Amino acid sequence: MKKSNVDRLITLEEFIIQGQNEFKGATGELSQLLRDIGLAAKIISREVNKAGITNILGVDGSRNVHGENVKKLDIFSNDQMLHALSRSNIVCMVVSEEDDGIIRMQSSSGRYIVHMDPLDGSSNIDVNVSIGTIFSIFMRNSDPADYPTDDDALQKGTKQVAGGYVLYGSSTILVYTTGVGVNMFTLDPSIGEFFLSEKNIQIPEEGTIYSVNEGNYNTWSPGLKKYIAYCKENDKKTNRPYTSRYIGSMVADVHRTLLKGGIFIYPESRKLPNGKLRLMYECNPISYIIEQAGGLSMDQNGRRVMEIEPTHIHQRAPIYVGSKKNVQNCIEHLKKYPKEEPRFIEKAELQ
Ligand code: AHM
Ligand code: MG
Repeated sequence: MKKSNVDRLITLEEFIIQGQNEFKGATGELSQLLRDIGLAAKIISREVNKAGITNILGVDGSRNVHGENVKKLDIFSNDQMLHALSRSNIVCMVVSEEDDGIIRMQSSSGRYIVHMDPLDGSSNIDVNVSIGTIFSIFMRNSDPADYPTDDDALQKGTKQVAGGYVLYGSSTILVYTTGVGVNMFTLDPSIGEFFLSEKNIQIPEEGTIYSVNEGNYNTWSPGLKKYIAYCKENDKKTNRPYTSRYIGSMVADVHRTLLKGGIFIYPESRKLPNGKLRLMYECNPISYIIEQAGGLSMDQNGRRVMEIEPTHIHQRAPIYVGSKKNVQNCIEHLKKYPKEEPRFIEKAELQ
């Protein structure tokens, strides 16, 4: 296992406060918000870990072995996050994968807006595979004396003030950025505390792992087919063939990509012309982290994902994210082979 670059024990709380002290003019609100999310993460982590024993996996509304009503984990996580975000009265609006509309919080004068996927990769819950929570934080543009507007919730990823994820894996890990590097915290469940485990994480400039759902191969663009063929070719000089890894949980696949390098792709396809992943609470925060770690996150046209102007809170976006050289190379392939066959069939399923 790679040695940590942290030389003393420092808790998430301490780290957040240190960061706040270094930032002139900080009000402490963002720090409080991050601490609130940290608390929700601990509660979700506890529940994820005991999911098997308490029967929480049951259909929403079913009863567990204790005769108590149980909620599905994704609904439980949504409730926990919403509760955490309402604690300090600093969040005026929340957008969640679990809710169709914008959730207006009681504190309409709060300065922050949070977009979240409370439990990403939920199809993996039943098979004990890693899942995660993803969050993206913005400041509102409208005057806090007024009610927040829908436009406050539709800002480009470049406007994020913080973004992060929690990975419930062999251990629970919280990774976030506020625009000054990426830091990772590991939960010690015995004392319920997150400790800094890696600071200022840098993604390798180039990696040898590609991560994409290859079952969709026939629906891909010619450029992507060519790029994946390139990944599989033999070439000792460039360490090819690359290794293929796909968990099907974005947080887990991206976390591996962040630490080991390579590329994670959820592309546009004939079936899903805008890809599958959601711009506001999946693609944007992940892009922020990877860019802060020195990597790239692009759409199929080589545009930064964080530059996409959002038009809908639940809109989707294709994403090509990871080590700088891998993403550049992939985008070059997409540009080189754009029109060999129609990119999308006529009956494209617009979502
Ligand atoms: P979800 O938000 O419904 O859980 O879906 C998102 C997940 C991502 O975590 C993952 O990268 C992707 O769906 C996997 O999709 P697929 O099964 O099409 O490969
Ligand atoms: Mg999701």
